[in-house]
Amino acid sequence: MSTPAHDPRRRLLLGAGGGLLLAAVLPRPAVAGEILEIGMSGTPTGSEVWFRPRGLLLRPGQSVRWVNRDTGNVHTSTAYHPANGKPLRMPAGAKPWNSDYLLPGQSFTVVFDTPGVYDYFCLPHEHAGMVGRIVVGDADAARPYAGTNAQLPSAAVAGFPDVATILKRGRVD
Ligand SMILES: [Cu+2]
Repeated sequence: MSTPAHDPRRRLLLGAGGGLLLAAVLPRPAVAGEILEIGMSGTPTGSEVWFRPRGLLLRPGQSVRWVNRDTGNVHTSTAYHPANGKPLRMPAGAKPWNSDYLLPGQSFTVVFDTPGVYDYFCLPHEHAGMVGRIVVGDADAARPYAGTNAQLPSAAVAGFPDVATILKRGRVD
């Protein structure tokens, strides 16, 4: 009877396990051009709607693809920016976006190059608190854009995850 260390199958398993562990522990290298997904969804009646994750940390050069995973609701991804009729809640020099209405299954992609905090919302569901926050690179963990909170529905203000939590976890569902 062979000891586990001399069993070739056992050693193979140990090798695979060690490799997986290493991949999970080492920080991933920065990959410009990588696309991360944010789902748009809700309950069948539309009584609750959300972006998932609603908080996401990116490196400059990464992209986000919003995908409407809902079965019966249209959604948008729309930046808080004067161009979209809203106060500025994103880096001043960065280009605003508005996906317009996405039907179930449709998607919309934005590349994020400028570091900072980006707040966005869903046009038909802002009052229901369907908002999200993207942090690109290093950002000040203080409450950003607090001066414009009074111009937003209270459910929207309540929906933004803390910058500090996004920086710590990488994503907030
Ligand atoms: Cu929506």
